[in-house]
Amino acid sequence: APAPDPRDFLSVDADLDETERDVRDAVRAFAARELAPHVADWFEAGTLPDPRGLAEAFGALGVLGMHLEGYGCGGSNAVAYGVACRELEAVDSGLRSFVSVQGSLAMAAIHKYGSEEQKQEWLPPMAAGRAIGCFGLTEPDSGSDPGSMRSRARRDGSDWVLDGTKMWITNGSVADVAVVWAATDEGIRGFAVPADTPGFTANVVHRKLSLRASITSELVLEGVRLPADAVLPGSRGLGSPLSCLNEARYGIVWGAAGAARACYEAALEYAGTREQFGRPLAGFQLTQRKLADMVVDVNHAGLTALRIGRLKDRGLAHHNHVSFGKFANVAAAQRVAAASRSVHGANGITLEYPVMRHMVNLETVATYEGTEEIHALSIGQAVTGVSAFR
Ligand code: TGC
Ligand code: FAD
Repeated sequence: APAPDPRDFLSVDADLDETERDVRDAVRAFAARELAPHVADWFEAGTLPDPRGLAEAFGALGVLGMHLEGYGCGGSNAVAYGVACRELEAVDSGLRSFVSVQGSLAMAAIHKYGSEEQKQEWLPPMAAGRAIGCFGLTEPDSGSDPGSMRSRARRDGSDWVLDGTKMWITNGSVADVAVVWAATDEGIRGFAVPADTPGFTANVVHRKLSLRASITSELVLEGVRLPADAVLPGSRGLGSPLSCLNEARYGIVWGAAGAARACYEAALEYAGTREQFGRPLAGFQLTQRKLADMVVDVNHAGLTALRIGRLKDRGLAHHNHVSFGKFANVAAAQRVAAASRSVHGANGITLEYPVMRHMVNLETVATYEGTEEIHALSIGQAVTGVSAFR
């Protein structure tokens, strides 16, 4: 048998089909050309300087709503979409986030629960990147427990009037449309809120130390009056936003594998060239142990992502499978990033190398889309039958 390829030790990618490999190669080439040369500057600046240009470039690449059917969307399988997320997050978690929020949250909510008119209005421009969407679920006092939200939508004649505050909303201040979740007399429902509606404002969150190449905002809704048809008619209860979260969490399962791979590859390269005590760092047993642990984590993460992707393409991915993947792969990526940073010594703390950027980004990735603890509790509930959330 051929010796393992250090860059794909268990040949995980050999199990991708031709279309999936084509997506991998196209997104990898785009990321190397358009994203990787700039991402450290964006991270240092703490923003994305041209979010509209980026959206259009992602649209042209075909990754926005890539796995959704119709309305100008790509209609790919789940594995191809996952591979795209992996290649983007190998550059930066904030860039995968941009694609996740647009395609897996805002577009997925409209695709799943929107009216035909809402789909026609929003999905084609969002797939092309001509319109940007955001997804407002979290509030200042309601994060892991979104059922406790305070945002309210009340009827006034046939109109809806929304009041509330959403917090930590990716792309909130650059969005054309916000999918906002609010409590109504009929339970939690989603609303498509055009950003130019009077009473809607968005404020950028500053001074983040993580996910800096991403725009994060607070949304304030004060007496936002919307016509009757602004509600997503199919949305009912907390299960509606949670089902969108499953889509984005699935992308993170793959994305985290990409961040892990990037940190491992950086460590391998650095250890092979940096010399101390007369030989490359790679020649020290302690470094080899770090690299061996990294290879195991990277390949476990890749296998987990592919397995959950194949289950998803067969209609067999339960949301607890996705929790398993998010829990396992983000933790694996965090271990790899920390070990890689140590291999890089002092250089590892700079933006000249990608590792500390990944390491601090992964603090966000472990927090959003359900914290590590929330996914541990989901897995715990799945295996014991006992809920320990409250
Ligand atoms: P609970 O009573 O357990 O559930 C309510 C109903 O929802 C169902 N359900 C799910 N359905 C689909 N997918 C899931 N993952 C589901 N989890 C639960 C459940 O079966 C039930 O249905 P029914 O018919 O019986 O009513 O609800 P709970 O209030 O106890 O909460 C459960 C919990 C804690 C797991 C959930 O609320 C949770 O996941 N909390 C974490 C919140 C979270 O992840 N927020 C993310 C905000 S968006 C974001 O972070 C975007 S960042 C993206 C980026 O930039 O990449
Ligand atoms: P809390 O829920 O207050 O949790 C604090 C700590 O307590 C955590 O360790 C948590 O695990 C723990 N904890 C909570 N409940 C339990 C329990 N039952 N048992 C044990 N431990 C528990 N949200 C959106 O809606 N849209 C977005 O686009 C979005 N983008 C984001 C971008 C960034 C950069 C960040 C940082 C967050 C984003 N979020 C977004 C919000 C994110 O989903 C929340 O931060 C996350 O759900 C956790 O909520 P919280 O921060 O309020 O923490």
